[in-house]
Amino acid sequence: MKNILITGGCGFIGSNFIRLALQKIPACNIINLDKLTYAGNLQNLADIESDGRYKFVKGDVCNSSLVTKVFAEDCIDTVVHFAAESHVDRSIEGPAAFVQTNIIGTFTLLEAARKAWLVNKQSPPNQRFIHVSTDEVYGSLGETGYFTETTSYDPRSPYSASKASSDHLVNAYYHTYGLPTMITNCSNNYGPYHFPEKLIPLIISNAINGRDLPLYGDGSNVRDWLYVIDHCSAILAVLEGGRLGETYNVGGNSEKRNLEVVETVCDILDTTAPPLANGLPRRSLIRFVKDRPGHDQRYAIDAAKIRNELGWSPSVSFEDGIRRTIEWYLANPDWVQGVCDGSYQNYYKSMYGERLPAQSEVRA
Ligand code: NAD
Ligand code: TDX
Repeated sequence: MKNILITGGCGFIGSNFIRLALQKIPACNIINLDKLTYAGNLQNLADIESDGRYKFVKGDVCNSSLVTKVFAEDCIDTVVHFAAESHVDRSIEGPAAFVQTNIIGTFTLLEAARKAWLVNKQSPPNQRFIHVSTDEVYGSLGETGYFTETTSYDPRSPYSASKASSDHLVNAYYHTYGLPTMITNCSNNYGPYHFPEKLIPLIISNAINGRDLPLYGDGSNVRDWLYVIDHCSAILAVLEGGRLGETYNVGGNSEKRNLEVVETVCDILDTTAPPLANGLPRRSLIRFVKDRPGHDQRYAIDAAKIRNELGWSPSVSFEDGIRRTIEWYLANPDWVQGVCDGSYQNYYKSMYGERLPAQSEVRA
């Protein structure tokens, strides 16, 4: 039986990962430690919350005594660390929370794992600490080239600098203490439960509702898009077969300019959603707006290492994944509405009332 601590499991990728892990690893207990920031939504896991193998703990990864207690009480042998402040624009507006959660939070978890596994030896063997990171640590590419695991770090935003810093700490704990760590550096994800501040869910939600579609600069920036379930299966592959101390790049082999992504979403919605009130095609909603400061031009991942070593490759093409994603947003208007008007945060209160649960209360 694996006792897996997932941090940030109420967010976009974490919630998709928990659902997949419960399917793929029958003999596991999952402890989801999440602070429920604006990005954490308990409704993302409404369908699995009564699974006897799942437990939710509301708390901050920076809270050392809480994290230490979770390791001891739940005999944690595996960590998959998603919790982070994840939005580049927010990191430009206010970097402090990024330094706190992404750097101090990762440090706090590493320390707790080191003490539990290497000092107190309180968990069974075969421990694993997977740190979920981003391709943005490598900086920005020109027209050609790909990020590999040996590309030098060159972060440009407060977000990517904080993630780079956390990656360095993880590697330091492997080399210095022998903590059994691995890192995944993944490209841009998209799919169900994606918070509509990021490009794809924002554009889908606005285009459904006939609102403007903001494109930064001239829309020529390139991202390498990966369907979220493929990212989750890559993390499972690393958990099962990855080599300790290694980094694995994960990408979709699916580079698109932002303008192309937005036009694709518009065209699909024109044929699958009710028409706009003025009868115009949705491309008419596109607005070129002020560029993001320090906007990285292009990201592209070379995923040969994870493909050759672990046999992982993406299973969902962008064309298929974007259709599935749009279908999901059209089928879940209440989720989108709740996130947009803030009422999703009441779900927590409706489950617990005004009483905050004890920090390690069993939910299942
Ligand atoms: P998200 O913003 O959707 O979710 C983050 C989750 O972490 C939320 O549930 C939030 O409540 C929780 N959280 C934040 N601060 C916390 C704290 N101090 N303590 C406990 N919980 C806290 O993020 P996401 O898009 O799901 O990204 C998850 C991870 O994957 C991040 O580490 C991110 O850097 C990485 N990543 C994301 C992408 C992407 O395209 N979204 C790509 C590569 C890597
Ligand atoms: O309104 C917008 N208009 C726009 O043109 C938004 C929100 C974004 N953009 C552009 C900026 C980027 O070039 O679209 C591209 C994608 O932007 P985001 O969705 O904000 O993603 P990005 O900045 O690339 O970072 C994402 O991928 C890597 C995640 O947010 C990170 O957490 C992840 O590490």
